[in-house]
Amino acid sequence: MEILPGAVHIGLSLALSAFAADAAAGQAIHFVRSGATGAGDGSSWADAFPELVPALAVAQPGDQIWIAAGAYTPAAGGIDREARFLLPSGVGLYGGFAGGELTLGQRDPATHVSALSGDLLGDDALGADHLADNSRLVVYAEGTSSGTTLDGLVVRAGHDNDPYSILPAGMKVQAGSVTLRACTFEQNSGSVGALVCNAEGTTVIDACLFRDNQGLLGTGAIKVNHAHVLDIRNSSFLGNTGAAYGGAIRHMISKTTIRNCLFSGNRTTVQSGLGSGGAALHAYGGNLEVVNCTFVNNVSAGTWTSAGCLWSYNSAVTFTNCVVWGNESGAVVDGQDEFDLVVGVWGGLTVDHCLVEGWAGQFEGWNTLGLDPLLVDPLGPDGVAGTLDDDCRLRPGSPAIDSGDAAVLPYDDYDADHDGDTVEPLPLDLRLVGRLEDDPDTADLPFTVAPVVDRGACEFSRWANLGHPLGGAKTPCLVGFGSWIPGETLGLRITGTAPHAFGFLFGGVTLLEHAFAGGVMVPFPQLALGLATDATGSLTAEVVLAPNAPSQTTLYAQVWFVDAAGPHGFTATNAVSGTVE
Ligand SMILES: [Ca+2]
Ligand SMILES: [Ca+2]
Ligand SMILES: [Ca+2]
Ligand SMILES: [Ca+2]
Repeated sequence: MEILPGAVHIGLSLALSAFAADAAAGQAIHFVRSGATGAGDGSSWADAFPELVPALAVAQPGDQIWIAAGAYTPAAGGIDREARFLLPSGVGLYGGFAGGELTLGQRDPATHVSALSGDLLGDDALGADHLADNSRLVVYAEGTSSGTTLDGLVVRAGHDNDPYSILPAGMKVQAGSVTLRACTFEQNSGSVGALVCNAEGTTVIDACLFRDNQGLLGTGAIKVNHAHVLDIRNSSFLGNTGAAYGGAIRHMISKTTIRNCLFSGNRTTVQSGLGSGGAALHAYGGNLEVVNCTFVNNVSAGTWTSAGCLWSYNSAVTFTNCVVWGNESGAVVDGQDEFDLVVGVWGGLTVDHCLVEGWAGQFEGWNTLGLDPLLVDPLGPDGVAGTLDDDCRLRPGSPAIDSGDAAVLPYDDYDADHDGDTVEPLPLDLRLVGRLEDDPDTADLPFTVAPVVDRGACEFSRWANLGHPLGGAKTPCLVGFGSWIPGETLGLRITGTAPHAFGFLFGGVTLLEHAFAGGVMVPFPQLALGLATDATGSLTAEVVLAPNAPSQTTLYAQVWFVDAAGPHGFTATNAVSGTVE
């Protein structure tokens, strides 16, 4: 580690430096800001379109649309229930702006919510009887190219109560490709709740949240069918309800991969017939690959043929490194609730390196065990499955720790750690803590080499990711690794800065929680160490924790970098914390 001389106590003074960011040279950016009163031509934040619809009409392939916080409807202020946002091919839509930002990295979608909403009258809060006037379908993409992107947006409140409809209420991708990144689909209710992907094309879903969507006739969140390729990773499916087929996802004659995802509190409600399906997943034909996912507290009401996790027919399904625990079905098959494999002409189910409740080798598989994964608190403080407080991390001593198969981890295709390396094994878990971490308290299995990946969506770590990075030209990423046991090694890994970036590591035992331009300075800066990253914008530093470190002391860390494109000339990593054992 390059540590510049002297650990110094400093207060944080941020120089207010004027800067001009070159945001997306060569592309047109169209600005959208609810309430904008300028020229309304979308040429700047001041002259932004006050609605999204006119920006979609003028955007050309390669353009970007930047959308400030607010709720935008496809009827552009009108009441046409049939109106939809039509996605232009090759255009990226980005949300999470306050309005005034100069780079994408300065956005903060958690604070500045940019919603594509079907609540045309803005009255949904008054109760369920105010849904009948909502958009039937909020977003529609047909024949779009793979550069078509929704990033940092919320899609909500589509509602289609037509009993003959086959539409989803949130979004439909028809014979096209779309990337959905850091988006939330919530409170959509239609034949299918959130999203349908149909016919040729590829849909990528990265770091998204699907919650409280309702399939009035079919699946709660996503239906994919007819040769579409669906790639889902680092996403959560919480509290979605399907009348039939799947509480979260229905996969039909497609190629679907689901990795690093959490399914909690999803359900199906139909009691009888083949349609009652799987409380989380329903598979029919095609190939379904599920890696490092956690399924917990999903419930199927089906009493004839159904399952708490997966119902499958004629589909080639593999589950690897998964935790499948505490799901319920009204129909218990082979002494377990989790899987119902209806044997067809071809396909099957292979379950490797998983923890499955009621497992006694009922299905094909290797190294799958029926041991309790010892999840921290899967219902969370509210006592309800499928809400944001569900804590599905592993407790110390969990049999899921260091017992997975690292060979099935996918490449880091979407560069979760921002280091430019997309052919490394996926480096982060669902909560963006290190994915390949060794637990020194867990003896590794024979013939494995540490670090060994865990089972489930959450890697056991003695570090927590507190989030809130502050982006500029790039958004740096901070991962803590190792043990908090006095006398053992622990360390920090920084990725995703500019080459040879100069910064300060701030550490402290107190939270500051000072909101600043989309980020939060978490540790009260009692300690600051100067440092510099290498030519790849990375730095790994290890120390041995002092043998006399006081037990139960929590330390917080965050690293700030000089970056001309950041707010006031700075960017920051997410903050991390750890507690001395
Ligand atoms: Ca309404
Ligand atoms: Ca909960
Ligand atoms: Ca591990
Ligand atoms: Ca990477």
